[in-house]
Formats: sequence, C-alpha cells, structure tokens
Amino acid sequence: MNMIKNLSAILVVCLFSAGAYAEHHGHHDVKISNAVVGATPPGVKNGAIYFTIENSMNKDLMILSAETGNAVVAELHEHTVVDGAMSMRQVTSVHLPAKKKVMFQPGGLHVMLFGLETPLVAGEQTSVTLNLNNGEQVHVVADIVMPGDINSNHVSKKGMSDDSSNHKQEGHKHH
Ligand SMILES: [Cu+2]
Repeated sequence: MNMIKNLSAILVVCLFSAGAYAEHHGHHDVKISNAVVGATPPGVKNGAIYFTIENSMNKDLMILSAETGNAVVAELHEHTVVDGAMSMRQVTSVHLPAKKKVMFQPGGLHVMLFGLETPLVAGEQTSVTLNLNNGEQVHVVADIVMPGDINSNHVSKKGMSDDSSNHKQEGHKHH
C-alpha cells in the first residue's frame, strides 16, 4: 500500500515538474545579460542593441527574427569589413550553439532598430523580442547609455545591469 502511494506521489511530482519546465523553458534556458543601446542624437531614428545571449540547453537554437514596439522594424544585423570599410548587413538567422554564449557587440552582431517611434534617452530602457526556432520568445531589455560608454564589453560601467530579476521563478525544482 505504502509503495503504491509513494509511486503515485512521485508520478504527480514528475508531471508537475514537466509542466513547469515547459512553461518556463525559455526564461531559464536562454539568458540575456548586459543589454545596452546607445542614446540617439536629435534626428537620428536608428539604433543598435548589443547584449550577450547564453543558450544553456543541450541543443542548438537559432534566432529567426526580432521585433519591437518602439520602431518600424527590428532586424538581425552583422557588421562586416568589406575592402577595409565597415558596413553592415542583415542576417537571416543567428546560430546559438548548445551550452555557449553568443556576443552581440560593436563590430559584430547587433539588433538594428529602424524608424524609432521615440528617441532613445540615456538612463531609460527599450526592449526587443527575439523569436527562436523552437517557438520561444526571449525578451531583451536594454539599458540606454551614452554611445561613448559602449565598448566591446558592451558597457564600460559595471553594476547597472539587473537583467535577470524578472526571470526568476520559484517552484521550479526538479531534482
Ligand atoms: Cu545594423
């Protein structure tokens, strides 16, 4: 009797964990950190968002597109050097290898915002959503900083990022 009772208890726990896991999947397994975008000078309607994205899953993922409510379009972009001159081009997807971090940084990948609805003001935040090939959406909240504060490590000032606070979920225990 005891054993049957225990087995059913285990079954219930497993079912619950599986459900909770699926529900919060994206927030736990793909993490954004250090997201920044430069403040826009008057009249400038474009911006480039930089961040680090970590895929902690055991399988590769792809970013297929980006979207935002604060610009006409958000595109996945890459800087390239063509004949010694820096240019940028749209990329159709970004590969996120399993268990790896991918840096969106100056001179490389970025999310380009075209046709900003409102200027990017230093000290405020703006956000984009990344659509992954597994159907998950990843929300990127970027701190707007002075363009001169952005370097290859995204931002020269430390301790201003609080990116993970809204991703913490309790009750996600499946030991
Ligand atoms: Cu660009």
